[in-house]
Amino acid sequence: MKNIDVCLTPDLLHQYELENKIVVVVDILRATSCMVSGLANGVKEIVPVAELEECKALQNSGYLAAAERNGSKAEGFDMGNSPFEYLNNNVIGKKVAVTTTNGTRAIHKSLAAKEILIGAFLNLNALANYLKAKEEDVIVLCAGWKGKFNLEDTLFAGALCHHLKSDFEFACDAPLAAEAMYLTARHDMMKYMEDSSHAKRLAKLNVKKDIAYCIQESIYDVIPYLSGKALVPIIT
Ligand code: 3SL
Repeated sequence: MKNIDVCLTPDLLHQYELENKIVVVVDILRATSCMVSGLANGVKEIVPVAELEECKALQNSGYLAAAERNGSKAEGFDMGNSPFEYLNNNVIGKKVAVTTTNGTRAIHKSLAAKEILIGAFLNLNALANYLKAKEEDVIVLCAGWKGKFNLEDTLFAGALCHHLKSDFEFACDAPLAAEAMYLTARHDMMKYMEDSSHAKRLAKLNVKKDIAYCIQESIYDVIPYLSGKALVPIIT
């Protein structure tokens, strides 16, 4: 039987064997929710980069550039990291370069994987169905916050493990713990999330509506996957 594992922060990723595995990178608030939204809304491709300088260089070569640090838009870029910016008409058909505090770095740490997919509550069902049809083992990589555990990515990891339970064995206790958290939280996700450190951080920046948007389940069928340097959609 295939197995599924959960890596609770990128700082623990050295303990996981990525070769021949599918890695699902998740940063619910808000990087991977933005990526799913953008590709669902007709963005042509999204190039995730780790550093602001790389993002600037792509902006200078014609990309729309999105950059976030510590929750706020970085100066001199076209967009920050709100999913609503990715739902605007001006992004349709465009190539976007993006750098964020944790999400894009988690993608870069996963490059040894056979396949890198982007997960969010927004594409949960499509992603689960896609993974059920594949042969490979899966690792869910939670982007966390600066190397630390966070609630929202773990809740998503738990939701995905729960959806895949009949087809995958849990590889260790992290999937079990994440699933238990999700089952506790799922009936009032907003209430559960309100106590999380990043929700509080975002609330201080006045972006509470982004949280409500990012916890919606399965509103898109698009699964972003890394093809070369760019995320492009697998449409299920
Ligand atoms: O850290 C990240 O990658 C971001 O998603 C953080 S924020 O939600 O834009 O603050």
